[in-house]
Amino acid sequence: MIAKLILPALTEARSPFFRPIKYSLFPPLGLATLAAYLAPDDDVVLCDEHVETLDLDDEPDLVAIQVYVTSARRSYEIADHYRRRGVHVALGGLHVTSLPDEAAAHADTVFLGPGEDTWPRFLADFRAGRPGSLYRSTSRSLHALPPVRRDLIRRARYLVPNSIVVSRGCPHACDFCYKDAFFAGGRGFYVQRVDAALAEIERLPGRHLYFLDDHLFGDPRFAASLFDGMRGMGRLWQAAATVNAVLRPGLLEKAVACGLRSLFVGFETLDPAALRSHAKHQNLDRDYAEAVRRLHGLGVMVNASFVFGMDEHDESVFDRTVAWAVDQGVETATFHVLTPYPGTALHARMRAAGRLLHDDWDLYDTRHAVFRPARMSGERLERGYRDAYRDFYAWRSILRGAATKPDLAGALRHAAYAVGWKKLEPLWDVLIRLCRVGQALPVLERVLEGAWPEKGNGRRAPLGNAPAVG
Ligand code: B12
Repeated sequence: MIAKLILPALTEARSPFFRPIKYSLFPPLGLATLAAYLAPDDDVVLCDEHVETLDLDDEPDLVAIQVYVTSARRSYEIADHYRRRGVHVALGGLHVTSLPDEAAAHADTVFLGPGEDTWPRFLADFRAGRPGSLYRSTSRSLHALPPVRRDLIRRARYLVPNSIVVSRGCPHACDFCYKDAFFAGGRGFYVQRVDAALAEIERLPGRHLYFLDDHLFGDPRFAASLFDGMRGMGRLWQAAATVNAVLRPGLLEKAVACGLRSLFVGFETLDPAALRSHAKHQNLDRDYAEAVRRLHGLGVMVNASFVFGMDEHDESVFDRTVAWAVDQGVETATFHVLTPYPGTALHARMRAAGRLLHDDWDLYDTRHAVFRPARMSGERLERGYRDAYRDFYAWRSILRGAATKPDLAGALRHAAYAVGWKKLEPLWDVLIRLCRVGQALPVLERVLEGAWPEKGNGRRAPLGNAPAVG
């Protein structure tokens, strides 16, 4: 059988705001996971349209497409093309799960929820000549996961080829998150076996890892065993976790001891009332500043995530949020316009109130206001969002943020990370065009490590009080 697995380009890839580096970060891990269920003698093609041109002139036996909200339009275009050629088209992923009827108009088979139980069932049915039209995931486990087909990934095309997930979902239920819609009808948070996760890590070459788990610290017992097992592996890694997990004593120290050097933290908003409205209870009454101090004290850089446009936000939210993040010495920030993804509680609420402006999924990209905000216009919200990025990454802010660091090494690391991420766009573009973005990985590792060659002797100065890796 010839099976083609496609991650279509996000529509944004064609917009003037397109930042190619963002799409050359991570390989299509979900599809490489699904590829592992194919037979050894199947011919598998894995295509990520963000980093390569999609050949549409072929006729595989099966095409499987991963559909995100912002790539839905392109996904349907590709699906329609292959169906016209008589190829069996399977659509799955987050957007299909939220809107199966919409997707079914472009597919022979649609999949709801994660694919680990449904995809192998479908493959057996397909080989037997009786594929179903809809498969719904109900039994959720990562215990018998075959090794991800990383051999299909073109590593040199990605800055972070070693992305990995060892859990699915999250123990929390914020009303704007995809989680409850995607995991409906089964468990919404589950983890791999620790030994299997460690074996997957061992298989990854090099030093750097990026855990894409929604909340790597979500199951503290699992996380503690994982971090204990990773000690001594000499890894440098990045991940995402919540404010309360950061504040909990013990676990963060274990993470740092095995190589955590940068953490994505969902602060979302500085307004407690807004946290309450969006069921982000785990952030309530948490000392955000203390969370940042704790991370910095252990040598971990912070990528702080914020959402604008909640009903409690007026026009002051942009400046207040940026000033706070700069004052805390946060290294990188990710801002979002609040976006009601279909299938979420937030979407249902907005729709019931008649506040949704349209369902042009291309614009559900967290850059556009797709609903009527309560205390400002949609245009003001979009402008404030853009200004926040401009102001946070202005040279004066980077220097002010760097100046909060207690020593020169820390200040240099702060500046290098922020500048590399937002100011070196032309350099990234050249590397991407030459298909050499992977060659920048040692520089990223050096910055994460927080170590700089000492003048003359080539030795490295250790960063502040961060424990040595391993
Ligand atoms: C890595 C990532 C990215 C990467 C690249 C994605 C990639 N290469 O796959 C980048 C940085 C580019 C990215 C960008 C964006 N992302 Co993103 N991203 C993620 C993240 C953190 C991990 C994805 C991942 O690898 N998961 C692990 C794998 C194993 O799971 P999976 O991909 O879901 O695949 C499984 C199932 O979905 C299913 N499946 C998937 N496809 C198919 C197909 C078939 C046929 C079958 C059977 C099954 C199936 O089976 C797989 C195995 O279980 C997710 C969060 C998450 N936990 O998913 C957000 C997430 C997917 N992103 C999201 C969003 C909103 C975005 C942005 C739109 C917004 C933003 N501001 O960043 C942008 C896009 C920008 C734009 N303007 O269009 C949302 C999607 C919401 C939605 N309803 O689509 C998520 C869920 C984050 C969130 N919590 O809101 N993202």
